[in-house]
Amino acid sequence: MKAVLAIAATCLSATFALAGGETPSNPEAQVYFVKLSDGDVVQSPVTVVFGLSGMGVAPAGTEKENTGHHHLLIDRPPLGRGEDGADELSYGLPADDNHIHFGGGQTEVTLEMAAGEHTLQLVLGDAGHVPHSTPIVSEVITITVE
Ligand SMILES: [Cu+2]
Repeated sequence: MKAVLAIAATCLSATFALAGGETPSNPEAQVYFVKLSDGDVVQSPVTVVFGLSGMGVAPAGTEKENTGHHHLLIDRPPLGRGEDGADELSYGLPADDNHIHFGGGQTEVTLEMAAGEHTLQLVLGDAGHVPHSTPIVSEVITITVE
């Protein structure tokens, strides 16, 4: 029984890893927070710097191989684990208070944030704001704003 469960778990994670939109990524690419780490205690306004290796930044609408633009997900479940599950990995990211687009090709932002705990995640999106296949997403970090 344990073996069966292990195989099922392996299949699930493989499916998750392959999900995404139609634009191929460099699967080795990484998006990450440059100055912030999980558990940091900070003061508002908070400057968030977006790191990207293995691919390049291009403004939204730019159809160029191995490029994308940054999205900052705030106070929501990890991408692929929200209400719509893995489906959200294959369609355009919403634009609202929890999903901020940097379609101009920006690589940092300074945010006014309310005191308390907040989660942050970076997601690279293609010309049409859809995660790549393989999706390029950062770890989710939790910061506390004093
Ligand atoms: Cu976008």
